[in-house]
Amino acid sequence: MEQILNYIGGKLCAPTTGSFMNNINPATGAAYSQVADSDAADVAQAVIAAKGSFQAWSKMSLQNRAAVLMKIADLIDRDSDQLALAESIDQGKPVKLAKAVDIPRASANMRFFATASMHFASDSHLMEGEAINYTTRTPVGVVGCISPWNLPLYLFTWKIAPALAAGCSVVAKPSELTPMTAFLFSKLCIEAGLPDGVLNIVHGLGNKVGQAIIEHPEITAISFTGGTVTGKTIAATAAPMFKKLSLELGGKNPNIVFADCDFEKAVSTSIQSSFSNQGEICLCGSRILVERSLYDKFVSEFVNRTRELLVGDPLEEKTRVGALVSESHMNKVLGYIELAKQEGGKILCGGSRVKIEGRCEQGYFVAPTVIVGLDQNCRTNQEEIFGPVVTIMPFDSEEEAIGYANSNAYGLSATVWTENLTRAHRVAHQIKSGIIWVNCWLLRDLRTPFGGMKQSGVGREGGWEALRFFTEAKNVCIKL
Ligand code: TXE
Repeated sequence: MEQILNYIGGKLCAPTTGSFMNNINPATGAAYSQVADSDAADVAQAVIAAKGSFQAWSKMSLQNRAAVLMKIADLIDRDSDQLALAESIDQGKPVKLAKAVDIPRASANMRFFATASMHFASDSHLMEGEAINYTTRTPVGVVGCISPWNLPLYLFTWKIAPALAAGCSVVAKPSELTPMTAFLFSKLCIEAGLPDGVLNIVHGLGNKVGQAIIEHPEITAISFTGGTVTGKTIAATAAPMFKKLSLELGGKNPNIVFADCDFEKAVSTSIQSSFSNQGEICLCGSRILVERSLYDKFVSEFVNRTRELLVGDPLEEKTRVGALVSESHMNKVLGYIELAKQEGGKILCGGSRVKIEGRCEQGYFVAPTVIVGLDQNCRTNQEEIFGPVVTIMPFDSEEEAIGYANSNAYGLSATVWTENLTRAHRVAHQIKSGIIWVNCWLLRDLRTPFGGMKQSGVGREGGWEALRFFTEAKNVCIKL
């Protein structure tokens, strides 16, 4: 079976203990490769390599750094089918989605931050007749990037691209559930000529390798995407060490549909925002709020289209809903469906595990599920399920919709459907979320700040925010 090795000091290597873990294909339930089961000793080696490369990398010209990152992007494009297949096998998503979204976005991340770093403006402030201030930004040093399993290469590059472009050297840990594309990526880095030690990838468990990265005294900043519970653990460790922290956490995002919406667009996009990637995207709109006068029509059409979604083998082009990432995650999602029933919810479609004939018979599949009849304060509407499960609720006024939208601990994103422009602005400004989409979903401009409010995260990623995060500012004031 193929072994997924660490990438440390420019070399692919086994963990110091020599131990490996099974890497499971969630569509079949079977191990298809082995991933390094690394520990703190491997992280220590990675930090030494990262420190050793930092001076040369941070002193390299912006153009030369960008050229290496652009070369990696070219290699991602060259191998996009292989990477998409690996992403689909590792995470369970339809290969069609990996080809259309995950891999192109990974390449775009590398290109965006490579070029953005060359156009990064620095500030100066004139104190008339007194002094001139100028602000310089220098890379913070060795940073830790920890990424999740739902969009493996997409979110891995989303973190390491700005760090590398800013001149930092990196110790990265992809999720142990979906390590394959990061492993393939490390081979592309070697081929592209990324200097040894600039990027180090240490595979393994979160509470072992991840925790060792957070705790390492010579790692100055941490960029994390994952669950809110893990985010709390990381913050508790990193804060007393005065590390810079960027936490991109969970969401329970409202999708607000007013009666004056473009109905066809609202329904078709809501199917996407509910069930893409099996609902395993932190930006999915898992709470659909519909104005009462449109409620029955919307629910009927939405359920009909949900039933049409094909749950199947992720490698088949016609599949729209693949496997959930692991058996334990599938059981977590099924547990929430049972909870919804106990809380008085009515399951209009889906609601159970799906058995797929053939090679995927043991896979982790859940039918896209629509639940109505719940109130806003129940656990089903308060907690992140992170699966193909949405609730739909009616509202009678704009104020009520906004109240529902803001009524849980998360504040990552929201979607608003209305053809009334004034209302769109008014509602968007009152929703406590970091990202608001009006009459669209998941339309991403990489220049914009990305991140959540409340328990959806701390800090912002994306655009200049990400480059700033990986640098530290110094202000020089010179008397005129
Ligand atoms: O994420 P974890 P999980 C949500 C979603 C999901 C829940 C848990 O609701 O059900 O989080 O998912 C590493 N120190 N999201 O358990 O545990 C871990 O190895 C350092 C939303 O898969 O947060 C992995 O690489 N690192 C989110 C990464 O953290 C640690 C996407 C994420 O794992 C660690 C994913 C520790 N103590 C899940 N413990 C989003 N916002 O997109 C774990 N890790």
